[in-house]
Amino acid sequence: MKVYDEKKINQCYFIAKEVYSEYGVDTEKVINKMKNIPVSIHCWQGDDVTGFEGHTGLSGGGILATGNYPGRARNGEELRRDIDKAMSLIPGSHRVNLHAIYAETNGKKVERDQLTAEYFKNWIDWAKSNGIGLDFNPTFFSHKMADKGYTLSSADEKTRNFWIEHGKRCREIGEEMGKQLGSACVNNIWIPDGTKDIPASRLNSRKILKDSLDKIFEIKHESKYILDSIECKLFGIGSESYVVGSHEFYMGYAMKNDVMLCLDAGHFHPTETVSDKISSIFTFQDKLLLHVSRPVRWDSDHVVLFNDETIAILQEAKRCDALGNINFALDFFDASINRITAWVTGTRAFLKALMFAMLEPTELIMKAESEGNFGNRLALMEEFKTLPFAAVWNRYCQENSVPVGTAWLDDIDKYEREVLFKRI
Ligand code: RNT
Ligand code: ZN
Repeated sequence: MKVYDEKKINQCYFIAKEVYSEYGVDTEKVINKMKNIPVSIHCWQGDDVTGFEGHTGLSGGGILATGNYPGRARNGEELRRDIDKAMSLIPGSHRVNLHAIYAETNGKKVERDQLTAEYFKNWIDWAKSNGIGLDFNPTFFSHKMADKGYTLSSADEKTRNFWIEHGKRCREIGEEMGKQLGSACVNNIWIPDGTKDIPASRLNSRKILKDSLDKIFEIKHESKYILDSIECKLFGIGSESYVVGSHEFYMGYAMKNDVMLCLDAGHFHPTETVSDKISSIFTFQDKLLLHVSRPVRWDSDHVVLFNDETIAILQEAKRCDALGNINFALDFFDASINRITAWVTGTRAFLKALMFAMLEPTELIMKAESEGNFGNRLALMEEFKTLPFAAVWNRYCQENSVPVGTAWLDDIDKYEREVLFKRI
């Protein structure tokens, strides 16, 4: 399905360029700036958050990939090959986000409190040869020591210490990744801790969690190699009544200890939006990690789309002049469709929203607002939705030598037949 040829793409682009320039927007500049804003592509879309430890069943903590589409990656080699394929269809150069469960131990059983960077050598070498950075996450779920619902906030010392050690080791691994790749690794902590039903004491486990985090962050690593972050959540399946690491909890912790916050688009009340929170964070801090996701009625981690909230998040990032201070990461997993289609659709949708926001004639709406003309502000925002954005996006894809429009679906089709369906 190749609808566009080079000539058409360029013709459309030159018209679009003129239209944008009439509103004071330089499309060339936007295209160039896009090249410097990476998004961290999550490896876990490729294998339904399974990892390589041989764990079966639910991931725990409410992380639930639904569907059974054939072709799931079963080891590092397959997963890297699939990510390579996805990245070949995504414009720009991006990062890859790993979890501790993606350690490659050569068949040896290595407990999570024993992990070191050597088990990520294949990933690091692969990232080096692709010229990309890696991000990292300790895995506090899919493990027998997490089955009781508490990890870092557990009252049981043995359980708690196991997870504290895991957290510390993951920071060391992240630091090593950052060093070897010459680009700071974002190391994000999310824990599933919470209860299905009403807890008697909320305070106890929150105090324990604070103490455990203090221990994990005790050692100061260099921020040029590793950036620590903590991710809050409202509820999960199995932790409906109480989540220890709530928004208020981590907000307090982050502000007091100068740790970066991670806001996941699916981790709030359904009518609450992450886009509205960005400016509050930047009033008090100068960094933020975003997990761009698409919740459908709950934290369902649907494939990200070019929809109102994704656009609003990027518009806020731009309007707060924070595009350079936000670490963008994707967090979705759909096992019911071709997993590479999911990656490419979600990542391209994110990048579209980024470009759409960057092309916004922000100064004009800001001016209308500062003049108190809210009618014009509204009208301009509405008109700007239909500027010829797609023409600039297509040109960007073409410049980056990735398929324009729907043409990439043919690539997926071929890969599915030749690689994915042979995995059964
Ligand atoms: C879970 C969090 C967390 C995970 C990943 C796999 O609700 O969003 O970020 O999705 O770490
Ligand atoms: Zn997340």
